[in-house]
Amino acid sequence: MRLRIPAPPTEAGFTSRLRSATVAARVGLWLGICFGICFLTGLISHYAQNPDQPIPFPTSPSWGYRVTQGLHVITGTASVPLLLVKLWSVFPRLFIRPPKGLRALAVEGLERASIGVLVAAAVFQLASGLANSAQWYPWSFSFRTTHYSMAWVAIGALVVHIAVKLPIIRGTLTRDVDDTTYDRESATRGSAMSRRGLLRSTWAASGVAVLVTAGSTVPWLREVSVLGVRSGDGPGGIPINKSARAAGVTASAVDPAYVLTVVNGDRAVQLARADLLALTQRTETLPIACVEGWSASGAWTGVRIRDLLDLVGADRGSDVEIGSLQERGAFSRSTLQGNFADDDRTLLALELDGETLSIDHGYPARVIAPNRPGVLQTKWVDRIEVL
Ligand SMILES: Nc1nc2c(c(=O)[nH]1)N[C@H]1C(S)=C(S)[C@@H](COP(=O)(O)O)O[C@H]1N2
Ligand SMILES: [Mo]
Repeated sequence: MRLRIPAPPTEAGFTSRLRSATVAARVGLWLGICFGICFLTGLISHYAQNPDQPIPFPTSPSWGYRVTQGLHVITGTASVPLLLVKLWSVFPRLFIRPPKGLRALAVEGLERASIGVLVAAAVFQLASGLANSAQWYPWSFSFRTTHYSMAWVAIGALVVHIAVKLPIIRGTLTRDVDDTTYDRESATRGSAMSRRGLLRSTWAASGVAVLVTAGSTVPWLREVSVLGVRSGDGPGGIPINKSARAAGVTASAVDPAYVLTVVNGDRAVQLARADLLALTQRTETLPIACVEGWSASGAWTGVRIRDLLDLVGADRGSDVEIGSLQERGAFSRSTLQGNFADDDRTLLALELDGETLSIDHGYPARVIAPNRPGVLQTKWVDRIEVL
């Protein structure tokens, strides 16, 4: 038996008029806008999660992180159909014969390498981001560091790509989408779908991708967001991220011997939940905005963190370490920067919407601060230590 290896496709074999530079540039324009917003909002989110902040991350507006991180996940989601159509429209170019002559070959090689990097980085960012927002971690690397480093690779390669393609981008965007100036020679076959039709379907696909997921953060979209990962209700209308069972705190959280320890150097106070309830209670309406894109607002009641810090004579502006009953896991502790610790709205919450905090929302006590990534709103708090 003879094995026949099929010949690789040739550029001339792709004849559809739809695979054109005019389509690629229009889809690319929106992809560039989405990637740009995604990059900037990603930088904000990364910075907000830094324990050390040379310039303090602001505590106002309290809904700021909710908006930037919502935008981050929405633009990332919208990019998925855009990237697929973009790659499809330029796919034949992969099979263009290499040019003759060493110089031309080198230039072509460099361009292809840069596009290779761009495509790989873009696919990686969208795939890892999407998996993360679906709370699926099929990898062993640290998501935040890797997603952050690759963001720079992607944005760098994107800037190079735009610079190299600028003449074609200008030429195609200033012409009608059906203009043939920039078409490949073999792209002559018409089809049932027009270029305009293809673009309309692409925008629609992006729109649908956003609609079915954005309800996790945009309340009035909740009903249509069938794929929204955390649009379901938890106690108090706020979803639950990690449950008490998953965190291994089901016993310790309801232990009558629970005390909160507040430490400043060699000064320390211990407060049972009843002691906390006996202190001045404040109520603040603040959102939990998860890095994964979902967010929800609640009315939290509890003790001001600043009031607790005053009990041990902590200086204003001190950074504070928050510890929890959870023994393992990166989210079991967090740093509360000085400006967050001093903000009057930052609470050690004991209640949500007038009811005792449920164990999954962090009973006996949790941090809730304005404009703070959800991952730092530590639950099951048992220790507050001035750094
Ligand atoms: N101790 C502890 N606190 C935690 C977490 C955790 O895993 N452990 N998850 C954080 C994350 S990622 C989010 S988004 C919020 C969600 O709070 P909720 O489950 O009450 O909605 O809690 C945060 N607090
Ligand atoms: Mo989160």
